[in-house]
Amino acid sequence: MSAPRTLVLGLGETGRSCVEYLHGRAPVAVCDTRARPPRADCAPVRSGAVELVKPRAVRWQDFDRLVVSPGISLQHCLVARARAAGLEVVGDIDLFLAAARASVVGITGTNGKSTVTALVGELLRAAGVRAQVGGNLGTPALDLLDAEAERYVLELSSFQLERLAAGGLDVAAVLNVSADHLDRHASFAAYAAAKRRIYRGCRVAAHNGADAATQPPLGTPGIAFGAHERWRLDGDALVLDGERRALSAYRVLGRHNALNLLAGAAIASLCGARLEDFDAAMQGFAGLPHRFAPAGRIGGVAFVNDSKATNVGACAAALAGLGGADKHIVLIAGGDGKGASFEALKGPVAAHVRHAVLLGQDAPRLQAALAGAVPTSRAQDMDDAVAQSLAAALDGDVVLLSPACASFDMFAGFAARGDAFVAAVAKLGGRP
Ligand code: UMA
Ligand code: ADP
Repeated sequence: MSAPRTLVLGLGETGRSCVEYLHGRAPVAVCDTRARPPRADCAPVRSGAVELVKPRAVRWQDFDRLVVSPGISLQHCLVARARAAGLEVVGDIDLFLAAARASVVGITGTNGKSTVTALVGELLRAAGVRAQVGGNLGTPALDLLDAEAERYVLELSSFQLERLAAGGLDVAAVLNVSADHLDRHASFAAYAAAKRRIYRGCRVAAHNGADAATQPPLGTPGIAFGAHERWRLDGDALVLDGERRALSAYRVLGRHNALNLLAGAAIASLCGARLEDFDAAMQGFAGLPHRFAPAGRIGGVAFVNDSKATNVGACAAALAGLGGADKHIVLIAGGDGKGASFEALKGPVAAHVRHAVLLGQDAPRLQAALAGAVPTSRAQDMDDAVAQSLAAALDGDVVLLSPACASFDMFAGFAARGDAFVAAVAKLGGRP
């Protein structure tokens, strides 16, 4: 059978990886709605070997298949046109699964995906497995293909999963599901269903025993971490495959990160790795930058950078993770709320926050949602937010940047926002 004639929709990182992979394997062209597609500089396009077609110039009858980049909604008119013309609609993960010669682990969830994906990669490597790690985390899946790989560990987003046609992962995991990306998914139910598509045809599953929305299809073997007798949190201890380990032996901070360790260990174990081979690596795991990372101290006030908290669930988990009965947190939040309601923040903020400094386009909505729960103020920019937070903090407090929002209204991304926070703390005399 001849290779399907393929149109790749989107020439960002994913589109570029698809074009490079397909070039020489199948007839391929690429289309992007932007005036200047970010990866129009890639070799096959620059050389003219792969045609970059304008959306209006696509001759649909020339193609059998459309590969849609994750940034493009499946409701987009070009996707509708492709379907009407009889093209098969798939995502880059379908191409990857068809090409991969080693078994694949897929990890999704609203929060903790990147942390757990990176952790599982480290645990498998510590256990002697040649693991390649990527996906939504940064390196597009197709760029990971490697004849020497023994395992692929992929972070998968709801966008990648909603367009996954095939399935058949070896190990599939959903960490948690709370409201996010409701500007792209029709409802919370549709978003949760997209996440659970990860389980289609998997061999074994790991899911969060305390979160019904993560439940795999009945009869799927695997581990319900948190609820499983042998895989749970027990006070200040982790129970890993039935063995108790004091949480104080591990470097990562916060209860949500303890859950991430539990999930990571359960997934590594489902891959066949042994606890005794990876526990030292788990103890040394320090988490990823911009996720609950210490950002210096000024006098008796500590600063924590959780810029990657881009939705309400992440911010709520960060507040609960820092915990404590008293209100010793000054919270910096706000940005682009992606259409979410902030109501669910009211409880955790009332319980843990002394003062909230709000910034970005959704600061007014956030201020309205938190009214009555905590004193709030508005900041112009990150320097202003950090200065106001320091003024509101008492000795022993933590100033936590955990925005509950995306950053694109003010910054190039969550990393730029976190860097601006760290720089603002340093300007005021912050020291590690
Ligand atoms: N776009 C257009 N026209 C097009 C194509 C894209 O306007 O023709 C816009 C999209 O609407 C979007 C942006 O361009 O705003 C980027 O879309 P893309 O599909 O080209 O993105 P990539 O560069 O391929 O990056 C994607 C993921 N981005 C998204 O899902 C939006 C990256 O995740 C991922 O690292 C990369 O593939 C490799 O797998 C980023 C992300 O923010 C980090 N993901 C979301 C999240 O984690 O919450 C899901
Ligand atoms: P993702 O890739 O899903 O965005 P990350 O590992 O990058 O997840 O973490 C993003 C943010 O989510 C962190 O900054 C933290 O605030 C929050 N978070 C991390 N792990 C969890 C968890 N297990 N449950 C809830 N929130 C979490």
